[in-house]
Amino acid sequence: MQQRLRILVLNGPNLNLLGRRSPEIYGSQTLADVEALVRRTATELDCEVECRQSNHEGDLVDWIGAAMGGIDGLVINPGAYTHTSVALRDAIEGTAIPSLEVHISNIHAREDFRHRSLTAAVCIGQISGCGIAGYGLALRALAQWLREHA
Ligand code: CA2
Repeated sequence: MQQRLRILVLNGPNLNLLGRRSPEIYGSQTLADVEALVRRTATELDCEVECRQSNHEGDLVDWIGAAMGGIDGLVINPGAYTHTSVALRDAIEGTAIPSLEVHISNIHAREDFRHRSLTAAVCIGQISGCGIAGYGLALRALAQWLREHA
């Protein structure tokens, strides 16, 4: 029998502010709504999920490092660290945890500095611009990828 997949869902800086400002970019739902969507999707997919958010790069790097061996996959919205963090990229690459990158907004349709992701190249793929539904899509795609690569 297949073991239940264990997936870590990480949100980076300022995603705790979702629903409070900039609804034209990020919609009106909150981080709690995102996490509820993730849990509902995980139940449907028969996965275990843990959701965490931090505004601190080192927390995200530490959590990815500590998860090595204990999780099967990672869904990550690195927030602004997407565009700046070699440390996060190295953590994803170094742990070799199969990862999917999510962005609520379409980063490719925004300012030039958001077009580049340092992390996407070490992920299976990137979902960008689908709103918070992107987290559910990412979980589905990652679960399918993990089951196909088991
Ligand atoms: O579209 C995304 O999910 C982003 O990762 C969100 C980041 C941004 O820096 C990335 O370029 C794209 C920003 C998250 C901050 O979210 C806020 C939400 C409401 C009010 C203020 C910030």
